[in-house]
Amino acid sequence: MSPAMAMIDQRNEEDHIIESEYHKGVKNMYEKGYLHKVPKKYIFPASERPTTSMNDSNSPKENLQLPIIDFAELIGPNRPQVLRSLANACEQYGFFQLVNHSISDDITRCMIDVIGRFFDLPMEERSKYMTTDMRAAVRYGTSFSQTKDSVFCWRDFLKLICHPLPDFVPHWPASPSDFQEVVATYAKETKQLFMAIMKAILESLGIMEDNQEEMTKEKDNNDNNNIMKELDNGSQMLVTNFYPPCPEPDLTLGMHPHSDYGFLTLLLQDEVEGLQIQFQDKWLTVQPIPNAFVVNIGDHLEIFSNGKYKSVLHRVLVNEVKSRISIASLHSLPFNCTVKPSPKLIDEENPKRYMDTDFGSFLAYVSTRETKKKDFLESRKLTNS
Ligand SMILES: O=C(O)CCC(=O)C(=O)O
Repeated sequence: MSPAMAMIDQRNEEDHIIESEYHKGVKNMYEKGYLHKVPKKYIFPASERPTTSMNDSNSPKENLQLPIIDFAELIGPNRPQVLRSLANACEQYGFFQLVNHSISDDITRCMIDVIGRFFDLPMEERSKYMTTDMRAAVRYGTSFSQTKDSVFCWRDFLKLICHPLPDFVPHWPASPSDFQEVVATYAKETKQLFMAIMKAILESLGIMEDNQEEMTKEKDNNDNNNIMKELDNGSQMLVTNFYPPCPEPDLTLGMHPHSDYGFLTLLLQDEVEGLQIQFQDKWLTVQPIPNAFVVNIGDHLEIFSNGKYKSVLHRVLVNEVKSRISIASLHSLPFNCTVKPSPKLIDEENPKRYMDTDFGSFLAYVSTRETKKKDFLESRKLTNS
């Protein structure tokens, strides 16, 4: 048999995998030794594959040096300069790397470790948390939206709702035995860090003073306090991702291009690269920096900033050799709040660019279609802007 025929034969073999196996996730199939070739279920159309979309298929993979924001500098005397760099990063890239932040190496290391041990548990243990209910406190699953995706992504996930923590932690996995404690500590720390970054972002947008806490009498400052209060009481979801090695990484994606729904996402990744962001019409790979967070603007902040700060498309590549773990902490207003452009960023020159929107309409939107790209945000744009 010719090598080409042998390959087709093997692909056909992979395609005898029954549908229910796909739904148990890609790690399960990898462990069972099913994956010598990428099954058809995971093969993206040629135009969406890693090497062909937007860039020339023969061009080497390009890396992107994201703007670096030094958190220690942000809370020190150089705050005004760092705020300018922050504004530039949010306008031009929609992404930055945050270094020297307040979360210790110990906490981030333990978090990646416990998530790795969770994904190493036997399938029976992991599958206890499988549900398609998008509002569940804990949700284990695969791909992006396994009930709607026509092509599956090479990724398994565990999603945890975090706020208020005492209500949710008891529902989280009790195995590994330190899971709840480690993850709760991490959730608390990332929430605090999110609040500190948001305060800086409101300042960088020119809608909040650094000394605002002492100036609560003025109406404007009360408005700003309200958004900070709402965010403090806001939603937080941890999305932990596991990407097994892939025999043909050029045919598939760990995650297809998407934007995040919230205000900010704080992403912690292990040392394996995979995240790409869209920058100047190219897909560029973000180099992991040990113990840094990749922070990105979500759709709600794009709306709140009336389009000044951009929620940027990103996707994930997989590789032949190594598995990869990433942990995204997504933050927004409480699920029952309305997100709208800040009145302070609307004037004659900058008319209101987005409709008011709530979380319910987002969930209704994503639960009725295969979500790709920035289509939810596009659906909220006012046509006269
Ligand atoms: O794995 C990554 O680097 C990105 C994860 C991501 O985009 C997400 O969880 O929404």
